Amino acid sequence: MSIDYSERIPNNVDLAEDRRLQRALESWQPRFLQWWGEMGPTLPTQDVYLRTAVDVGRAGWAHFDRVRLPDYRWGIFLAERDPDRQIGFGQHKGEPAWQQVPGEHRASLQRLIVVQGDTEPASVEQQRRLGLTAPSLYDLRNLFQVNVEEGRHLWAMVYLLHAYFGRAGRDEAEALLLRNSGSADSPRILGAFNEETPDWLSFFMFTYFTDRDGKYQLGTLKESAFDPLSRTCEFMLKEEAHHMFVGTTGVDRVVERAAQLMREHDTDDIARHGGIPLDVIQKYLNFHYSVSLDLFGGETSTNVANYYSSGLKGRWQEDRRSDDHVLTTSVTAIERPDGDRIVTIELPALTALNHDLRTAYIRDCETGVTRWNRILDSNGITGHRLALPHVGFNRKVGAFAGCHVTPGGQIIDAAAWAAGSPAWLPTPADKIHVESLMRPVYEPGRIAAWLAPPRSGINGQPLDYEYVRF
Ligand code: BYC
Repeated sequence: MSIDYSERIPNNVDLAEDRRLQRALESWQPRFLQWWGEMGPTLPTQDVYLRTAVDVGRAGWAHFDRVRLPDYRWGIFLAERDPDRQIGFGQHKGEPAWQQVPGEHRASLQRLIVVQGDTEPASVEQQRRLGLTAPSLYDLRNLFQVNVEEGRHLWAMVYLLHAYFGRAGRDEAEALLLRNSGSADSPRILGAFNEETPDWLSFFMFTYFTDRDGKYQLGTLKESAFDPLSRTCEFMLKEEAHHMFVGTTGVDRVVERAAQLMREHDTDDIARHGGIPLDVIQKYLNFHYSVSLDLFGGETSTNVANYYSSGLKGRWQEDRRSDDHVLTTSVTAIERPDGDRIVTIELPALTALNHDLRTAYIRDCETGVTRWNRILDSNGITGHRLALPHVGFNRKVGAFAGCHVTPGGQIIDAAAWAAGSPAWLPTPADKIHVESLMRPVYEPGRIAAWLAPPRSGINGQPLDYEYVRF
């Protein structure tokens, strides 16, 4: 289903047929562009080699070209509609998917869409200064690709708010541009989106761990009984894959360079040779993984049980599960602190669905760690291993909030935490070192010395292609 780019707002939802909606979105558009100008990338550029969606079908959905960033065609693209789609879980299992919002689920659906929508511009805000210190034009282009697509994901949620939630939805769409990442007065809704992304190691960790939460949350919303939300998320997931590629391969390259320097200089202390030591990489990993785990909410949540039973939010790969898809009688084992021990208890599966999703997410995160350790191996570094910290480490949300857990999974008191945390989380000195390496490299084909070059260019272009022009 191709996208109509002749319209002021590119779309594949026949916007021209709905004049009221079209006018409403056209009045939101200048505010979005103003927000992009004020809160989007700070680095001035002439044009960037970007991917733009041209179709939502399986084959050939994207087109690459040089684009002036403010001229990027943000728009509304939903995956194709399956007229026979049925609800796959919960009390309404087997009924036709909803094309409108049922009155009784209005508030919950709106809340889910607002929370999802809020993260998209938040990440653009977090990353706005990174262009000033990109390690290569290739990386700079990837940053902008991620940014414009997060901007489009905001459009995706704003479309739903405008099209299906009336006045209240329009107000929420407006508010999505008024909250800001890290703002003292009106911060973004979820914790991780108020953290800084001040350097490129943080960016790679963010796109690996936090964008991956996006993948899993979008995967559950793709199951939603509310068909327009499902179709929107399905298409967003297509774009999301590249964001995680940026994270995975970004960390790959930092680890590879660290290993090369360790071998070359026969030392772990590669900071003075212009690399990022493995223990610092591990600390950044610990931080980004733990704040991303917080994004899954509490292990037990009546919110999520209600979302599931009423058909608003499903499970990851719902159709591949072999249970009854209603879950009123199943149980799940979860870990939680009990005094100074961590115990496993059983809970009704329905209230433990955040835990279920988080479990799939953790499994996926492990693949990155395995991959990075393989890079160490292949560079002859055998005494060092990267690892995911324990699920209770550094948590602010859920069962482990308020207690101190080491990366190895031991509960400790506040004094031991204070003594240990410089070895577990980035210290001011670590951040200063990482920051000291952040110097822009804008010559085509050149790459900063703190990370290895990428394996190949974008869309078959050579590595020395001028991905960004100034
Ligand atoms: N920070 O019952 P609970 C992405 C709130 S990322 C602050 O456990 P629930 C992206 C919670 O809202 C994916 N507050 O939570 C990535 C609730 O408040 P209310 C974003 C938090 O409802 C990179 C209260 O605490 N999408 O796309 O079961 C770049 C009780 O919590 C946090 C979604 O998240 C937190 N971390 O689950 C760009 C999907 N966690 O309602 C984009 C939509 C919880 O009592 N959201 N709280 O006032 C949801 O499905 C759910 O809202 C959550 C929370 C999974 C987030």
